[in-house]
Amino acid sequence: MKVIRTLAVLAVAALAWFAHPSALAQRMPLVTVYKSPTCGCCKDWVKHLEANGFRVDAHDVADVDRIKQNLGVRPQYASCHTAIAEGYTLEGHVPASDIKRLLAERPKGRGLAVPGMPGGSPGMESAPKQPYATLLIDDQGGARVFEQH
Ligand SMILES: [Cu+2]
Repeated sequence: MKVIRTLAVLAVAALAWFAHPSALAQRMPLVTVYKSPTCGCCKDWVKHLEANGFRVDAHDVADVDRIKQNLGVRPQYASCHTAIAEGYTLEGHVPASDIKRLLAERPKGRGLAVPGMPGGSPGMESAPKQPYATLLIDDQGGARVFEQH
């Protein structure tokens, strides 16, 4: 009986902890974003991440291309901003749902990229909608389709 009571107390304590807003915020992954200070769609992508519960640390930098090169993002996969989440590179307007799936599945590879700036992707809602794919960049710098949108 004592064991059951102890388990019940622990369960209630765990529920209280998980339901606590600051505890929830603590568990959301941090996304570090590098962008040009004049990039409007980059700011809109940051808002999209925050609206989906991510913590965002955004940095305005003069040379975003150098960061892309350092992270091994080939020019054909490049977009406006570049970000890092838990060791993965995120290039361009990657939807929050894809980032959540990436961090849950943790596939081998460098990270995700949405090349260019497809209309209708998160942060690019003002441009006409077009189909696009989120790519998974592999360790050799190549890529395959991770999700179709
Ligand atoms: Cu953009």
